Amino acid sequence: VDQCKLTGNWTNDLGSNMTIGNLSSKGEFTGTYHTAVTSTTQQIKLSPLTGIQHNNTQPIFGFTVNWTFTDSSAVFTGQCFVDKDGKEVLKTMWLLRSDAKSIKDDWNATSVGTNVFTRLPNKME
Ligand code: B9F
Repeated sequence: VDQCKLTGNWTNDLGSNMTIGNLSSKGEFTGTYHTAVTSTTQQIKLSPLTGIQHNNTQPIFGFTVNWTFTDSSAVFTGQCFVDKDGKEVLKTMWLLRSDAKSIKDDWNATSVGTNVFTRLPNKME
Protein backbone atom coordinates (compact mmCIF):
# COMPACT_ATOMS: atom_id res chain seq x y z
CA VAL A 1 0.00 0.00 0.00
CA ASP A 2 1.34 3.39 -1.03
CA GLN A 3 -0.11 5.19 1.97
CA CYS A 4 1.17 7.22 4.89
CA LYS A 5 3.71 9.02 2.80
CA LEU A 6 4.31 12.53 4.13
CA THR A 7 4.99 14.00 0.69
CA GLY A 8 2.13 16.14 -0.57
CA ASN A 9 -0.40 18.76 0.50
CA TRP A 10 -2.09 18.67 3.90
CA THR A 11 -4.70 20.72 5.76
CA ASN A 12 -5.44 20.73 9.49
CA ASP A 13 -8.34 21.33 11.87
CA LEU A 14 -7.56 25.07 11.95
CA GLY A 15 -7.53 25.35 8.17
CA SER A 16 -3.74 25.70 7.97
CA ASN A 17 -2.11 24.19 4.90
CA MET A 18 1.33 22.65 4.44
CA THR A 19 3.23 21.12 1.57
CA ILE A 20 5.93 18.50 2.16
CA GLY A 21 8.42 17.71 -0.57
CA ASN A 22 10.17 14.46 -1.45
CA LEU A 23 12.01 12.58 1.28
CA SER A 24 15.73 11.93 1.13
CA SER A 25 17.07 8.39 1.56
CA LYS A 26 17.59 9.26 5.23
CA GLY A 27 13.97 10.39 5.66
CA GLU A 28 14.74 14.11 5.68
CA PHE A 29 12.27 16.54 4.14
CA THR A 30 11.56 20.23 3.63
CA GLY A 31 8.35 22.04 2.87
CA THR A 32 6.21 25.11 3.43
CA TYR A 33 3.57 26.00 6.01
CA HIS A 34 0.71 28.48 5.64
CA THR A 35 -0.98 29.02 9.01
CA ALA A 36 -4.65 29.99 8.97
CA VAL A 37 -4.37 31.66 12.37
CA THR A 38 -2.04 34.10 14.09
CA SER A 39 -2.21 36.33 17.13
CA THR A 40 -0.10 39.13 15.66
CA THR A 41 -1.15 41.99 13.45
CA GLN A 42 1.63 40.96 11.06
CA GLN A 43 0.39 39.65 7.74
CA ILE A 44 0.68 35.86 7.54
CA LYS A 45 3.37 34.67 5.15
CA LEU A 46 4.30 31.25 3.80
CA SER A 47 6.99 29.85 6.12
CA PRO A 48 9.60 27.11 5.60
CA LEU A 49 9.69 23.83 7.47
CA THR A 50 12.30 21.11 7.78
CA GLY A 51 11.98 17.69 9.36
CA ILE A 52 12.78 13.99 9.42
CA GLN A 53 10.76 10.77 9.61
CA HIS A 54 11.23 7.11 10.40
CA ASN A 55 10.72 4.92 7.36
CA ASN A 56 8.03 2.54 8.57
CA THR A 57 4.46 1.89 7.43
CA GLN A 58 2.84 4.42 9.79
CA PRO A 59 5.77 6.83 10.03
CA ILE A 60 6.69 8.91 13.05
CA PHE A 61 8.08 12.34 12.20
CA GLY A 62 9.09 15.72 13.51
CA PHE A 63 9.54 19.11 11.86
CA THR A 64 10.26 22.73 12.71
CA VAL A 65 8.47 25.72 11.18
CA ASN A 66 10.41 28.99 11.15
CA TRP A 67 7.72 31.70 10.96
CA THR A 68 8.95 34.33 8.53
CA PHE A 69 6.44 37.01 9.63
CA THR A 70 7.17 36.96 13.38
CA ASP A 71 10.05 36.09 15.76
CA SER A 72 8.81 32.63 16.57
CA SER A 73 9.19 28.94 15.76
CA ALA A 74 6.97 25.89 16.14
CA VAL A 75 7.99 22.24 16.36
CA PHE A 76 5.54 19.50 15.49
CA THR A 77 5.86 15.78 16.20
CA GLY A 78 3.41 13.12 15.21
CA GLN A 79 2.55 9.95 13.38
CA CYS A 80 0.79 9.15 10.12
CA PHE A 81 -2.12 6.70 10.42
CA VAL A 82 -4.49 5.13 7.94
CA ASP A 83 -7.93 5.53 9.54
CA LYS A 84 -10.87 3.12 9.37
CA ASP A 85 -12.02 4.67 6.07
CA GLY A 86 -8.59 4.16 4.53
CA LYS A 87 -7.72 7.87 4.71
CA GLU A 88 -4.34 9.15 5.86
CA VAL A 89 -4.33 11.27 9.00
CA LEU A 90 -1.41 12.99 10.74
CA LYS A 91 -1.90 13.14 14.50
CA THR A 92 0.45 15.79 15.87
CA MET A 93 1.39 17.79 18.91
CA TRP A 94 3.18 21.15 18.68
CA LEU A 95 5.20 23.50 20.82
CA LEU A 96 5.13 27.17 19.78
CA ARG A 97 8.01 29.31 21.00
CA SER A 98 7.74 33.08 21.12
CA ASP A 99 10.45 35.65 21.72
CA ALA A 100 11.06 36.29 25.43
CA LYS A 101 12.65 39.68 26.04
CA SER A 102 14.69 38.35 28.95
CA ILE A 103 15.33 35.13 30.85
CA LYS A 104 12.78 36.28 33.43
CA ASP A 105 10.11 36.12 30.75
CA ASP A 106 11.06 32.61 29.65
CA TRP A 107 8.44 30.88 31.79
CA ASN A 108 5.47 31.66 29.52
CA ALA A 109 7.20 31.77 26.17
CA THR A 110 6.12 28.29 25.00
CA SER A 111 2.61 27.09 24.23
CA VAL A 112 1.44 23.58 23.42
CA GLY A 113 -1.37 22.06 21.41
CA THR A 114 -2.53 19.41 18.98
CA ASN A 115 -3.37 19.42 15.29
CA VAL A 116 -4.89 16.76 13.04
CA PHE A 117 -3.96 16.91 9.34
CA THR A 118 -5.69 15.26 6.39
CA ARG A 119 -4.46 15.07 2.81
CA LEU A 120 -5.68 17.67 0.35
CA PRO A 121 -6.79 16.15 -2.96
CA ASN A 122 -4.30 16.67 -5.78
CA LYS A 123 -5.33 19.46 -8.12
CA MET A 124 -5.80 18.04 -11.59
CA GLU A 125 -4.31 20.21 -14.33
O1 B9F B 1 0.57 33.61 16.21
C1 B9F B 1 1.90 33.11 16.29
C2 B9F B 1 2.79 34.13 16.85
C3 B9F B 1 4.14 33.91 17.22
C4 B9F B 1 4.65 35.11 17.86
C5 B9F B 1 3.59 36.10 17.82
C6 B9F B 1 2.44 35.46 17.16
C7 B9F B 1 2.42 32.68 14.88
C8 B9F B 1 1.52 31.69 14.19
C9 B9F B 1 1.49 30.36 14.89
C10 B9F B 1 0.53 29.40 14.27
C11 B9F B 1 0.23 28.22 15.21
C12 B9F B 1 -1.03 27.49 14.92
N1 B9F B 1 -1.27 27.26 13.49
C13 B9F B 1 -1.38 25.95 13.22
O2 B9F B 1 -1.62 25.48 12.10
S1 B9F B 1 1.52 26.97 15.22
C14 B9F B 1 0.47 25.82 16.03
C15 B9F B 1 -0.95 26.06 15.49
N2 B9F B 1 -1.20 25.23 14.32
C16 B9F B 1 1.76 35.01 20.44
C17 B9F B 1 3.07 34.79 20.93
C18 B9F B 1 3.40 33.47 20.64
C19 B9F B 1 2.29 32.83 20.04
C20 B9F B 1 1.27 33.78 19.92
FE1 B9F B 1 3.00 34.42 18.81
